[in-house]
Amino acid sequence: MAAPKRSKPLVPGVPSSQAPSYDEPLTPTGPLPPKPDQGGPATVTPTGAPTGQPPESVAQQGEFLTTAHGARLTDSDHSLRVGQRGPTLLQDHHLREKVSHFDHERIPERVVHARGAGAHGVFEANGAGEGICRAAFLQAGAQTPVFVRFSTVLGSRGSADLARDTRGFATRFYTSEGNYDLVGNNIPVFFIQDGIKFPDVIHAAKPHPDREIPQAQSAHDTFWDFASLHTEAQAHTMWNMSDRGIPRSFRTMEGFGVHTWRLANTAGDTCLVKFHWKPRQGVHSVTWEEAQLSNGYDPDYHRRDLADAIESGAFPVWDLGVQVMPDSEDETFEGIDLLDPTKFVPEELAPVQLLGTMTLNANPTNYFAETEQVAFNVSNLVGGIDVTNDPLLQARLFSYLDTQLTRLGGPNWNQLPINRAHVPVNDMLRDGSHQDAVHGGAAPYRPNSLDGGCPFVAGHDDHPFIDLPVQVDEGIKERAHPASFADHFSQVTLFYRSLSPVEQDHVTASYTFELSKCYDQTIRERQLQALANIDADLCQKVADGLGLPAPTPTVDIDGVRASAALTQIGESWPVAGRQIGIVIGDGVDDTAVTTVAKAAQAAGVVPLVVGPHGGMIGKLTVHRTYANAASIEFDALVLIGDLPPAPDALVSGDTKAGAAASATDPRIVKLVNEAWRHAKAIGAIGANTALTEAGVTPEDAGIVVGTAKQLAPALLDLLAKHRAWDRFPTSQDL
Ligand code: HDE
Repeated sequence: MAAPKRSKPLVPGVPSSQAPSYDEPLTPTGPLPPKPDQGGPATVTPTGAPTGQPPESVAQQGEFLTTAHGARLTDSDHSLRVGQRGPTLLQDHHLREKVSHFDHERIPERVVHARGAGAHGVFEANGAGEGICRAAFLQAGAQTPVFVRFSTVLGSRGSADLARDTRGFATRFYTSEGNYDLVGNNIPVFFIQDGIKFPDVIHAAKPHPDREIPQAQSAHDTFWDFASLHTEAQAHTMWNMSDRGIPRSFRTMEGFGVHTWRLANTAGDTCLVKFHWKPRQGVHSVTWEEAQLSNGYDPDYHRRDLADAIESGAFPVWDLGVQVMPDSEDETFEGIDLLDPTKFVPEELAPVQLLGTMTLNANPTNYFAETEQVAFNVSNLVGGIDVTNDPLLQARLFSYLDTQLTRLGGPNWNQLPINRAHVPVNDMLRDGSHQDAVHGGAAPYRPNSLDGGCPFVAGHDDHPFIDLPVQVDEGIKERAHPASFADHFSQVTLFYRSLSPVEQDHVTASYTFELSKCYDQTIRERQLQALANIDADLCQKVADGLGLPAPTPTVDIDGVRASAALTQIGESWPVAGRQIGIVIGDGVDDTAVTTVAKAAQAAGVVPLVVGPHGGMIGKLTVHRTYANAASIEFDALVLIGDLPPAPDALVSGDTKAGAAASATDPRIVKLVNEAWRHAKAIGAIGANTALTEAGVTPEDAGIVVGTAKQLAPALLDLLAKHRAWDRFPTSQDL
């Protein structure tokens, strides 16, 4: 049977560019092309020359199965044996090649940020950076290909996406002056002030060394032992305990360069900057219960969301911005030491100036070749951007290059397709494992006359990278930090007090949860002392939850201001790329479903039909069943008509089922109840019974009842606000 052609699917995520046929195909054909949403590394040589070949040329070729050296094979299912019941021969080169290569398919996972997802895109500069930075990719209209990798920090490569954790936000710009890597996080402050403490904080946060638990989380004794002893970690920890630690999507995260960088323009004038990525999608999070549910129902929640959004054309967009501060002698701005990476600069003091826009528009074609092998390097700098003496940044300049030697098996990792520069590479680095370039010439040294003196060093006008001359005061060689690094609390208080009441309640709940998971009382008490130094009310609430007394502060926390830019709540944002669940029963009114689905699609929202069984209901395709739908998949729900228990609503088959006397399928009651608890918008068209059975009253905030036509626009408005937090009182209302 001929393979049916794929039509553009309503629901993103189909596995290949052609639907499989029921039978095995009989006629050999070449490999299938990539799916339309997929892109790959640019086709350039290991030394940066464009090959002019289409991206598919780097995929496997030909119609027949071959060995790695290209010989065609007649059998790959049986090993070569002495008779049908005899031993296998060492001579079987195909068996040895196949199994041996398989044995070595894995490379060491990243020691941190092991779990991640990547995407290709383009950055377009608006020209606003020209005055402060001479880098070519910031000049007006310049379009630069990018590859971005988002990640969690703590979990291993197979861990779940929705761990409470910091997210990595690493961007490679393949600029016309060489690769520039901005390797940042979704949180603007860091755990530690000095790179020498990185192994300490990571050892504390990773699973305990004896049992290797818990995986991908900070809710354990060693983490809180470290954080409460090394109080400079309190700033970052507070951001982690807030909603920022559990983002709704990679698409709804801000990004930060964290350190302060020094920029220079063509005239050589310098300034100090902090980099920001501002998502056009808004900054949103999930609730802690959703995070926990998602880690079971769909541990790939974030990577699926990113890939699906790109596939369905809802390309995520960020603006790149900088906060610009004078390059003053003391490298301090408004009392904030710019070399201390546990401090941020509130936007009210230095507004973010936008330099350009990044759009992610293609998924990788091959996870390993691209997302796993991409090797970001903080030292990948281009002219006009230089580092500062932040002691955390200084250590990173060593670490990234060093780590790739082990991870990617040798010194030539820059030649892997995803790591290649898109400009001529003319270094004097030679040989080494996995050398892909065929270097010519006789004299890879300088000075030489045998190769005509080539290559030459660039002059100032040839777009070189220049180490910016910076005055370094003569000093004493010592292991010490400036006094300004000693304030570990004032900005933590600032962050907490800038949050809305509902966000503050989430912070209270996460500290209480995490500390309650520690076995040692001393650690809880020590962390409560740190909280006392941050905010007395927060400390009291956490102490109440733990059943412990709240200590009195040991530092003065009065007079701290708030920054309105830090709350995530209160605005409306584009909804493209979100998903709504349309829950129906057999015999539903098609028109109501189609009206809601069309309105959703027009706004770029993916409508997923949830039915009592798979297949079709009338003319409608069912995407999820009552049995497999999970509330975390849907940003909003629409219930249409009666939703009586399906025949498989049996406790014997599904513990969350159980067709009691209720008029609504118990799995739908659970679905609606969760959506309600998670402050999601819910619409009901003739389905008030289902609402009532789930404990929802139509008058609740964020609930819309009516006809399909009335309901759709109201629901999309609610979706744009992300959550209906006004549904519930906060601790401040009580
Ligand atoms: Fe990293 N970090 N880091 N880090 N980091 C790595 O490099 C390290 C730090 C960040 O998607 C590793 O290639 C040290 C700050 C991201 O591939 C490693 C120190 C920030 C990623 C490493 C820091 C980051 C990494 C592991 C203290 C935010 C993932 C694999 C001096 C500004 C990049 C690798 C990707 C990855 C070391 C501190 C962000 C071991 C020693 C601060 C987003 O080299």
